[in-house]
Amino acid sequence: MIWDKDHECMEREDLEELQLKRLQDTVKTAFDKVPYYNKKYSDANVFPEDIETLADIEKLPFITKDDLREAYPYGLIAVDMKEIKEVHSSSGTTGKPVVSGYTERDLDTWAETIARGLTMMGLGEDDIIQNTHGYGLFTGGFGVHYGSHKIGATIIPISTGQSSRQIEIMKDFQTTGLIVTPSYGIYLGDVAREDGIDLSEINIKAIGFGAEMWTEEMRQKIEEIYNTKAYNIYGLTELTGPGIGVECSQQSGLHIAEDFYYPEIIDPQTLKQLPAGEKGELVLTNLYREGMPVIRFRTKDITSINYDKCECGRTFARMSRITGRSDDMIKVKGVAVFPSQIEKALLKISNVEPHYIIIVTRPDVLDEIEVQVEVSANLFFDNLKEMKAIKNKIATSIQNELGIKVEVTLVKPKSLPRFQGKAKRVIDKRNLH
Ligand code: DLL
Repeated sequence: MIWDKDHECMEREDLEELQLKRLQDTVKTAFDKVPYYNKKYSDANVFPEDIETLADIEKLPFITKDDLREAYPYGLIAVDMKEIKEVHSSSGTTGKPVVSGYTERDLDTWAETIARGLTMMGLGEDDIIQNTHGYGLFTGGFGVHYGSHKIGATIIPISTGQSSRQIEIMKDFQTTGLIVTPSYGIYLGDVAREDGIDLSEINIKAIGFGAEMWTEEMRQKIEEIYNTKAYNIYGLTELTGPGIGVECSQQSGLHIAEDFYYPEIIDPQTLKQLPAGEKGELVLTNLYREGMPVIRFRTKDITSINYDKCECGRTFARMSRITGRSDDMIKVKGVAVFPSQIEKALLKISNVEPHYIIIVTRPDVLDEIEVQVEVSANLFFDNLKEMKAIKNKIATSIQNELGIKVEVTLVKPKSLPRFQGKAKRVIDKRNLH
C-alpha cells in the first residue's frame, strides 16, 4: 500500500516542477523574512530571482550546524513567534543545542512523512505501535507519535527505558509495530532473554529503527530476535526530525520525501555536487516548511542517492544507509558527541594537558566511551591521591557537558599521538561502517 500515491509516485518531470516552485518560494520567504538569510545571501551576492532552475541551488551558500548555533535560539524563524506551535532540539544535551521550530502546517507535514514511512513498513490502522523513542525535545518520540495518529494506528507512547516493562507491554498490549534505535532493539532482545521471554513468539509485524549508525549485521540480528522485517528510518532535528527517508518493503535504500526535501550529494572537500550514485555528504533543503526553512544544510552524513525506479512503485529517490560522517561527530547512546565538547570540559581543569583521545566501544550491546587524557609531568609521577581526584573531576566535568557518563583514564605525559593538520581524536571500535 502507498499512503500518498499522488506524490510518492510522481513522474520525475512533474516532481522537479513542484520542487522548483517550492524551492523558489522557500528562498524568497527566507530572504524576505529572515534577516540571517538576507545578510548571508546579500553577502554572497545571490538573490531569490537567481534561482531559475533546480541546478541554480548550487549558487546558494551552505548552512552548517554552526550557523544554526549562531542563530540560536530563534534566529532562523520565518514567521511570527505565535505561529510556532512546537519546538524540538538536537540531542547534544548541554552543548549548544540547535532549535527547530514548527508551525501547525509543519507538524502536519512531518506527520505526513512518518505516515508514509509507517505505510511503507506495512503498518496501518489495525496496528498497535510501541514507540520506544524518548518523548521530549528529541524528535523521535513526537515525530513517530504524530505519524502513527495520521495512519489511524493505536500508539503506545512508552518512551525509552523500563526495559522489562517494554517487553511485558509488547506481549500484553499485543504490539504489532515496534519503533526503536538499533542498539536499543538489540538490547531489548537481551533483556527478554534474561526475563525468559521469546520475542520471536510475539506477533510483531514490522520494526522501524534509526537515529544512529548501524550495520547490515545489526539489522539481521534484530530481524532474528523479533522474527520480522526491520526498516531503516532517517532524519535529523534541523530539517524536522525522523521521516526524511524511510525504507519500503524492498529494504534497498530509503525513499526520500522529495516533495518536502531537496537532497544533494557533495564532495565534502571541494563542496561541489557529485553525480547521482556517488558517495558523498548529504545536503538537504526544506522545500515546504513555514516555521524555519533550512536551505542547503550540510548534514555531514555520508551516503549516496539512487534515482532508479523502485519495485514498490514509488518514484522518490532512495538514499543508501549512512556509512559515516564527514566530521567527527559520534552518536553514543543516542546522544550526539563532538570531541570539542570534551575538549571544552577538559580545559576547565588545571594540571590537565589538552591532549586526549576518545575511544568508543560496544563491549556487548551498549556503547561505552573512554577518554584518555594526559596529565602534567609533575602530577603524573608524584601524586597518586591527587591523580584520583583529578580523574573524578574530569569525569564529572565531561558528564556535565555531554549528559552521559564516560570512563576517564589518565595517561603519561607525551604518550598520546600529536596531530599535524586535522586531529583524529576519536577511535571508534564499534565497527559500524
Ligand atoms: O536522530 C532523528 C531520528 C529519530 C531519526 C528517530 C530516526 C529515528 P538527531 O538527534 O538530530 O535526529 O540526529 C540526527 O543522527 O545526522 C545522523 O548522523 C544520525 N541518524 C539519524 N537516523 C539515522 C539512520 C534524529 N537511520 C543524526 N542511520 C543524523 C544512521 C542516523 N544514522
